[in-house]
Amino acid sequence: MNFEPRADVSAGELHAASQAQPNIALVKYWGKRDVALNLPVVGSISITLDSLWTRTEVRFVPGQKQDQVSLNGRSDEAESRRVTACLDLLRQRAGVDYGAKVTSQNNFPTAAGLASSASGFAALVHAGAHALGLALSRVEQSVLARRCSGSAARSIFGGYVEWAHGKLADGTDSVARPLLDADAWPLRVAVAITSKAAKQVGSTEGMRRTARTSPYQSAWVDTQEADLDVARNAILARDFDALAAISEHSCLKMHALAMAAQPGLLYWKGATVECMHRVRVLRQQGVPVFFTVDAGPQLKAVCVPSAIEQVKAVLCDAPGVLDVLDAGLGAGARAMPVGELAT
Ligand code: 2P0
Repeated sequence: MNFEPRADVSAGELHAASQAQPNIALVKYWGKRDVALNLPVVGSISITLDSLWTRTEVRFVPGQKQDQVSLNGRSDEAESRRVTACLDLLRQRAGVDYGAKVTSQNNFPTAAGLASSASGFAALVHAGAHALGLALSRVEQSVLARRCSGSAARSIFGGYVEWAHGKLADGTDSVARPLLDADAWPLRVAVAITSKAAKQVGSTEGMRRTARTSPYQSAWVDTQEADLDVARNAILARDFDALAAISEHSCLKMHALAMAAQPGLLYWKGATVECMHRVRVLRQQGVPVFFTVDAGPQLKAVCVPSAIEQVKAVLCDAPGVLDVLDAGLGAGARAMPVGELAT
């Protein structure tokens, strides 16, 4: 087993810091087969980004009863409850009941369809496990991260990652695994920010509503394995056109599924749609680029490295686009020096 080093744990202190990056699904996760264990109804394939990050420090304090949680300098009750539930999984494994001080920062908008829960819970599990001295393999970290937020299972790993839906009731076969390193096919991603507001319907509620009311739910589940096969083969063959076609298909299919829920889920802004058209025009002109959109209004344009400046310029120019971020593909969750985050 490939265990993580524990060198970042300060001597004698239950203290560690980690960084993880968001991932973007190319074949989407939407729907849960077990809500309590957070098991997905379908598998998914993603890419982990490099320059957007969550950095998190965790310090367990013997004798402290409650967790103290600061996210981007603020405390939020609902988020703190999710952090405590995640730390409880680690405390159970370590056999301790200490409260923790958690400080976390993102360098990108939170809860707006940029996968902040993926990077957030991947960084939290990584730092929390290290702080407690738990020698967990990456797969074990990924399983724990999945319990906290499904997509976080994928951000434990870098590059191209597949998360299996699994069949077992206890979820031990619903694990994420790397498909291909970032360096092996270093695509770039332009992220068009069309709103910085937190989304109105979170993913967990959106998935629940979709499963209960969308008439397309069974078609979604029945067609996913074939999409995963196509995307996996495209990635392993570095076949950009094939990956572009299956990624846009999965994105539009997930949104059609969610739009058909009652009440319908509409995550896009006008600028999101304008950016989709612009990406397709670029592709018709021969530029290797495709779009994907998660449960929020931001559009992610994935392209070959030589096209990134042209793609950014075209998206920047679209009415309603507030900003365009630029990322490459990056590594999985990893240790950071402790004591560097502002509280
Ligand atoms: C994905 N999304 O595959 C899909 C596509 C959004 C659209 O995973 O309830 O925050 O915490 O497991 O992981 C966002 O959902 O949901 C998501 P929970 P999560 O990236």
